[in-house]
Amino acid sequence: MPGLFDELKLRGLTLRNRIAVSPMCQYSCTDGLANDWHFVHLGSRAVGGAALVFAEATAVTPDGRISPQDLGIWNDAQADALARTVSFIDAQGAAAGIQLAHAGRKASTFRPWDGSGAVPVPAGGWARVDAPSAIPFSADYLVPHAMTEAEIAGVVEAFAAAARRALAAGFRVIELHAAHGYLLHEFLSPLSNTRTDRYGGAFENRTRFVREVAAAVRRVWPDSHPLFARISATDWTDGGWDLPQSIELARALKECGVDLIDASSGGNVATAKIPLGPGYQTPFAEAIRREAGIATGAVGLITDAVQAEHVIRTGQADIVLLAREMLRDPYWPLRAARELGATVSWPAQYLRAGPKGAPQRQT
Ligand code: 531
Repeated sequence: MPGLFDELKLRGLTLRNRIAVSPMCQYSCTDGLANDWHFVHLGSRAVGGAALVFAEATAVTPDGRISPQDLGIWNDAQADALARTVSFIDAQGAAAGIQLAHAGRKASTFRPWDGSGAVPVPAGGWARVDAPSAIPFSADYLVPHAMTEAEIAGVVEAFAAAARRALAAGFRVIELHAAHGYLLHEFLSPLSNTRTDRYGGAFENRTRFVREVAAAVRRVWPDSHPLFARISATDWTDGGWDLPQSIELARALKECGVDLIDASSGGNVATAKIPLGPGYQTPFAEAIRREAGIATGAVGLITDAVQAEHVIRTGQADIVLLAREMLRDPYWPLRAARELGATVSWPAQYLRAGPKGAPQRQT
């Protein structure tokens, strides 16, 4: 079994190790445009040795933003603004990824340090948020508009158009955000989707939208480029989305051209009790990897080098995605290599700080 610092080949892309920077919202844009914050925030984590650096959940339409300050890729100017960061990540030997997202009924909300719940229109929020059914996430969120089939088709097209822009910006990996109670997840779960048309009710109906999005993105995303999907493996709630359905969905998404399932959980039920703990979601990645025969990513409270090595070495997942730990330490991969005695190439400018006798940088 490979270890944390073994390469991973996914289609035409070879990742230099098994460590990814998880998509993490920065809530730092005006009109969805990337700026110096994103360049430094993401660029430094490529310098720090991660193999794959994901840009945050990036909205495919303006009303699909979680907050007014979210990153977007619904227009070409936004793609152009990201290109500089992508080429820097690439120059560091890492791959740039982007998580394409639509927040659904959880859209138009305050960024965490400004408040919680829906942003009033005068404060920059928007009047209508879209979802499968007119069921709000919680009391301080808007009651969403139940989308028509034409509106659903419009969002499928918006994901495909966003994928074309991501390709133009130079990204090598797209991750579809189908987790955390956002639009695609809302269609999957019977707790948020009570439709009676072909997008609601039976499993194949509730999974139709995400399968249509995956197929539409795969049609524009080159065969050489991997496509990921982040799912919430369970709603942690009786009668909700659960692991058996996630395994079935993983099989279906593999047929649609998805290469890796990034296994998170929760986000669709405000009152769900989630048993947090080190690597608490890793069993989902393991079960999906084994039962659906697809590569998986483990995410969720992975902070320690030996912990991460164990996840890969025991075949629970093919990559680990680190989130908050990467905010605490952008150079976590370089430190983990030292702890595990692995050989990694340090940036030439930093070699003097590396382990004594660190191998000279491959030219
Ligand atoms: C935290 C979160 C994790 C798991 C379930 C629900 C929420 N994050 C999720 C982020 C936004 C900020 C909160 C995204 O997935 C975009």
